[in-house]
Amino acid sequence: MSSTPIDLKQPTEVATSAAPTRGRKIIHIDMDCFYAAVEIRDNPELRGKPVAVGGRADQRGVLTTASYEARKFGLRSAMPSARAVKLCPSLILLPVNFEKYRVESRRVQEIMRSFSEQIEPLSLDEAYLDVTDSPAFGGVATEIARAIRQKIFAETKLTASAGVAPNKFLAKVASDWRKPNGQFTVAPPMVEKFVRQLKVEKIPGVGKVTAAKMHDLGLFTCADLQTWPIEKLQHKFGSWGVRLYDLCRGLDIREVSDEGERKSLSVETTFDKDLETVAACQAQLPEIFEDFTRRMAKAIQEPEIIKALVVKLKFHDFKQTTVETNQFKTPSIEAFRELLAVAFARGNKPVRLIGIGVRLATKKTEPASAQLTLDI
Ligand code: DCP
Ligand code: MG
Repeated sequence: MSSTPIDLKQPTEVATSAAPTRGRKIIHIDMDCFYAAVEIRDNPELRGKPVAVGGRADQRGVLTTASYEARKFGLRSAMPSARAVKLCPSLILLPVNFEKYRVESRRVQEIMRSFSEQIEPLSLDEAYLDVTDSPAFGGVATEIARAIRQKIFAETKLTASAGVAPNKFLAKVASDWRKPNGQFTVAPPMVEKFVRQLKVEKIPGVGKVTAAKMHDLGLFTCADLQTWPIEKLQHKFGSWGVRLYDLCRGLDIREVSDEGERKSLSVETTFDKDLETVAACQAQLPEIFEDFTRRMAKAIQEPEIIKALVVKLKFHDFKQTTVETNQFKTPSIEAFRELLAVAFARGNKPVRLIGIGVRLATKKTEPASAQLTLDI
């Protein structure tokens, strides 16, 4: 099965080889171990030590992030804190201080904005900038990225990494290449070679589940994906296959834009074999929920903006139905399980796709859609 993130802010678009990706200069900035870095800056005694930020081990908490020293022990975001403490007994585990990170995030975004008005923040610690028309540093995007990182450090004492490339996809991959406190440029002539060796796991939206499915199909790198015709990708990965076709070729025509406010966030999974019963559908929830929480933690900046939980089912005959709560509810497997039962009962036939997600309040909050709303 494949897990496909659906994000209204990032519509699936098909690039053609004539797409205007070559002439653009996109920078992706990503702060290094952001929450932990803020804590370490404010308490220098922590420097050089394994530090993580997250919930308590005795309360089933998870890590939001870990310092690079802690990562040497295998610690990662979303790992249960209890497991983290076992792997790294000397770990200094700090509680999450969300307001503090929000303040730093605003400062960093302001600095980035002083380099380009065309900026798209993705989360508290990440943003894209389009510097195609920037005259700074003779228009050399690599130098602009370096200057942004230097200014961030000068003003906040926090380090950032940067990726520079002709489009958003490659810039984001590149910012991870020289982490921490580094940067990497994928210049247009390098794109073809760079993308061919890229592991499928590096493609945004390829989580653990999808990566395993791809490996089963013999797909390990973008070069492998390039050998598949678009129809085959669509067949195996649904409508997302079209986007995969572009990404594995290093094509991405999405604009850097802060205008399209995110209205929902969800992941969906298409199954190789239809699920016959509601129990069979519910049995898939833990895995889908795991992908969903990973994506949520990264993308959503303020938990209180969740308006409703949503479950979508597509039946074997491609008819689909959506059920949502009519009020805020904390996302949990149990809550999605209930919604799923309601959605299944509407069709009572085999299911080919399950989607779970949240609807978000936009700044101009619109009324909840009455006809799909269910009070549970
Ligand atoms: N975060 C979270 N839960 C997750 C992932 C991230 O709460 N599952 C929070 C904590 C991170 C911040 O978002 O500090 C930024 O996420 P990143 O994925 O960019 O991770 P870091 O900045 O911590 O590390 P890196 O240096 O790899 O960017
Ligand atoms: Mg980061």
